Amino acid sequence: MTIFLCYLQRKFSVKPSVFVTSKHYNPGLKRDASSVWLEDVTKSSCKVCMRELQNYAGSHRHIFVNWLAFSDLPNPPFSEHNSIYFANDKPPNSRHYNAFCKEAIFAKSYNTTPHVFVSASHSTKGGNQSPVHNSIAAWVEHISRKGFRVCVKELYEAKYDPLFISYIVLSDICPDGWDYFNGYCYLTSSVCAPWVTAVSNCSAMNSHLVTVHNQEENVYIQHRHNGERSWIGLNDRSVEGSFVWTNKEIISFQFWAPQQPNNLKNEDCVHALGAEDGYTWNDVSCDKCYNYTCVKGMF
Ligand SMILES: [Ca+2]
Ligand SMILES: [Ca+2]
Ligand SMILES: [Ca+2]
Repeated sequence: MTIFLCYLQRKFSVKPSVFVTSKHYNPGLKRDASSVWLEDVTKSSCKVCMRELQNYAGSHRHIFVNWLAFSDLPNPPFSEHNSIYFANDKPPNSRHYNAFCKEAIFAKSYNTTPHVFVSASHSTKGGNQSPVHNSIAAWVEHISRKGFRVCVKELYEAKYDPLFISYIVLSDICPDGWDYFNGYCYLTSSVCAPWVTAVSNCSAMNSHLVTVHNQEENVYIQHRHNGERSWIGLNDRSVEGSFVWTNKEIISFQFWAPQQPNNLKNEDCVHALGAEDGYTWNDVSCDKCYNYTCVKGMF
C-alpha cells in the first residue's frame, strides 16, 4: 500500500476535479498490477493511493503518479467533465461481475465517439474505511457518442463505501475538415468567391469570415492560402473609411500595406496579400474573387 500526498500548488475556491494514473519505470515486469485511486480530496490537498494487486515480489521502486487537478474545464482539449456518486449501500450485482456500474449521459452530442478518463475518489469521513483497507478500481465500458458505462470495484475487502467517480471527456476539438489553431477552428475555401458570398458561405456553416486578432493569427491564416491573396472579414461598406469586422469585434490590430487603404475607385473590402507582401492587407473591390477562411469557436 502506497500513499502519495498531492499538495495542490494553490488553494482552489471549490474542491477541484482530480485525475490520477500511475506509471512504473521498470518495463517488462510481468507481474505488475495495481489499482490507483484518490482519498480525501479537499480544496488544497488530496491523497493518491496505490495498491499492488499481486503477491509481494520485492519492493517496487520507480513508480510515478501523474495527476491533474482543475476547477475550470481546460477546453481544449477537454469538452466536459462531471462526477457520479456511487452510494454502494447494497452488495454489488453479480450480473455486473460484482462491480457497481452506472450509465452516464454526455452533456454534449458528439459526431465521433470521444475518449473518457475516470478516477475514483473516496473519503475517509463518516465511518468510511481508511486508505489502508481499500483497493478501488474504476473503469469505463461501452463508450458511445451519447454516453458511457462506468464501473467501480473494491478489490481488497468486502466493505463498500460510498465514493465518487470523476470523469473527463476528450473529443475532436474541431468538426471534420476544420483545423484547430490557438483556440479556434478554421476552414479554408477551395474556390474563390466575391466578398459578400464568402461572408454568407461562412455564416451558412455557423462561422464567420476571419477576424484577425494579432500577427500570429494573421500569418497563420495567410499560410493556409499558400501565399495567395485571400479575403478577411474587415470592410468599410457601411461608412467609408470606417473599417469594421463582420463579427463586429473591436480589435486594435491592423496590418495595412504601405499607402493602404486608399479606397481607389471605392474599395470597401479587405484582402490579405500573403508572404511576399509581408502578410499585409489592402482594400479592394468587393466584387473580386478570392479564396477565404472561415473561423468558429471550438466544439
Ligand atoms: Ca465606399
Ligand atoms: Ca472604402
Ligand atoms: Ca487599395
